Amino acid sequence: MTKKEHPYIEFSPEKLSEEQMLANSKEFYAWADKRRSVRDFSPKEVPLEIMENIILTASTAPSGAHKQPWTFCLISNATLKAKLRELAEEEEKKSYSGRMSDEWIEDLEPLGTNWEKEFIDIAPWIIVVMKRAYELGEEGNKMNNYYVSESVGIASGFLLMAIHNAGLVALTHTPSPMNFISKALERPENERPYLLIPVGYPAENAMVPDLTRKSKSEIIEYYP
Ligand code: IYR
Repeated sequence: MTKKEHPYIEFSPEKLSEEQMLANSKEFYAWADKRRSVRDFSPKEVPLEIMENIILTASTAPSGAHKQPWTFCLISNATLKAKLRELAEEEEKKSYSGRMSDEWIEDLEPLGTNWEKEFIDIAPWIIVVMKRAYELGEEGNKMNNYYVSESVGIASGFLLMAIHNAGLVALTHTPSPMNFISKALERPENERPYLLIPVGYPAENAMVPDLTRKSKSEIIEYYP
């Protein structure tokens, strides 16, 4: 198969001077560095269209063979949120009181997490990111997706940045195991829950842990 057998279009990105590139990269880094995972949400409502734009941005992520193997469940229904909270807390209680190692619990101490997940009730929106392990054809036949975890991970990163860009905050919550989500949301068998992300405004009095990020020399190995 050659490119010519499939439609191609011209790619003409905006051209920047090196000076502008440097300025942009610095500014973008400074802005990205302000993003924090927040656990204290305000119940203040956020318009649906903002959430849709955020999700459309996530869906611009690259994916294996451009299969876009993701579904974003966008939840605002209070009864459903309460149900998800109850089920998440059931699992988290078991995790915090035995399933997680002592080392893990200790590593989480600076973050101040526990089994209680009131943010699921309080945040106006919950996005459940589902990964699509495969696609189902019309006759129930399975069609492959590729690099599903990588693709959905990248899309989730885009999602978090789009949330930050909209002036909102989020928490990447990972209740484990997550199969209760598939049941509660009545998702089809080809989808698996990946992340549960409350989204909204931070509470007036929101606090975040005083964390530092790794430095250049800790994260980059140079091969000049
Ligand atoms: N899933 C649990 C525990 C937890 C695990 C990690 I790794 C974190 O960075 C934070 C929490 C919870 O959500 O509380």
